[in-house]
Amino acid sequence: MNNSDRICVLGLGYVGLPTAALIATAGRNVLGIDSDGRVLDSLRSGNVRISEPGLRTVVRAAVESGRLSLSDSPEPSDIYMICVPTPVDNGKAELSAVKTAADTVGTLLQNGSLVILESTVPPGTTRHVLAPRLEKASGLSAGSEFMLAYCPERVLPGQALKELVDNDRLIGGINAESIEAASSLYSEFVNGELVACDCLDAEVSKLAENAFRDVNIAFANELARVSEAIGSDVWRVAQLANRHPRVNILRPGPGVGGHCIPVDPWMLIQALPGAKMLNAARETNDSQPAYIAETIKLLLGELDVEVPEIALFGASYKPDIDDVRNAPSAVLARLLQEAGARVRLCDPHVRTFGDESFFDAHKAAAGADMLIFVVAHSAWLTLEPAELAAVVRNRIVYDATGNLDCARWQQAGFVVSSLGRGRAGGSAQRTPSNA
Ligand code: SAJ
Repeated sequence: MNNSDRICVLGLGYVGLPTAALIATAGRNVLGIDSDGRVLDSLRSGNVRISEPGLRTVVRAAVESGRLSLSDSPEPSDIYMICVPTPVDNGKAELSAVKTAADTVGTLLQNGSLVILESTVPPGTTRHVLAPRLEKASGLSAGSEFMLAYCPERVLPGQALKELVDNDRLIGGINAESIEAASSLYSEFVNGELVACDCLDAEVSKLAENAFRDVNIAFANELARVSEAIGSDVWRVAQLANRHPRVNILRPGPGVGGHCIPVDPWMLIQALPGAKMLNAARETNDSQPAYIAETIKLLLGELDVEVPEIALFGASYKPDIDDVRNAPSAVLARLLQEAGARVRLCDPHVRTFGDESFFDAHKAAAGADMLIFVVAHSAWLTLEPAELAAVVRNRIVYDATGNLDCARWQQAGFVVSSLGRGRAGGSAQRTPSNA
């Protein structure tokens, strides 16, 4: 392979776009493909819709250098990277985008081409779905006439560019020649170790990584419920237990959002529907907004207001990003509305809702009976409790982030309750029977 080889990257989303831009910056000619004309138009005019530190700069540089061009359909290339979405619907992975990409790429394959799949897929997809479709469309044989590998993306939203370069990569080839060809490409822009493996093991590893996190967050959420039931403090308990050299308890919270952790475990459950732990983790994390809503209803029940006004702080799925996909705060907001409250959201990162009060904590808090902190945005740490105390109707705070300085809010006259902590001396503390 040399730098004149062209690479087609299919799918310019959260993974494909930074990958395409990085490879182009590393000196390759990249053709970025997306079926959504709006994505292409905005990229052509220099706008990057995905908010990711440094991404806009890298994409603009790649486009301006002429190394990254854009199109709605692939052209003959030496390498094809498939980074298309694989959503899960009703517990089943939807592979139509992978299949369409395979059918199109298959017609363009030539002797010696390399195809890499990066999308998250159910175990067996590379060998049993992708390979046969590519072979059928091309008339070539996978592993001998063209190379095929599964190399899952593993980047953390919010630090995608850094992790694309620094993380170790699994190079899951269908055979040794495919591993060699794919390793050669990734070695051009990855500093992390390239770990050769079989494509099935790479597929399962990708799912296992996210399922591992789901199970561990579920453990933290369950521990929060135990702590509330018995009156201990889950945040302190986790700190103390984590002093053990082999314990690392994650943070409880309002539930698990995003497009990966609440989704990917289903692709493992699909392989073994009776998998108890995976199913239990999904159930615990998915029920966390409802669990929190019950506590809030207890707190609201102590107020003498006909229609409680609630300000929810945090609309994204995790701290300091603008991504709202599967955000637990949306579920919590709906449950509280169904319980008769009026709910407004406030998030300084999320620009899609447009309403002014959405960005300004003081406007969101004006006249509120309860402030609920759902996402641990750093912006909340600079809020002045005394200023908010002056504009609310009732001084009640609920913290699901474990990140607020409760003493400061209490000094400003707020009654503060926290997930996994209960309210100090408060009557809305859960009892073991309703935990
Ligand atoms: N969360 C908690 N408690 C914690 C950590 C996270 O409740 O202690 C919640 C977050 O608030 C969020 C959700 O979990 O709602 C997921 O956030 P995350 O930061 O754990 O993960 P993602 O979805 O942003 O990215 C994950 C990463 N996977 C792992 O860390 C194993 C990332 O490396 C993957 O590349 C990405 O999924 C993906 O694309 O699969």
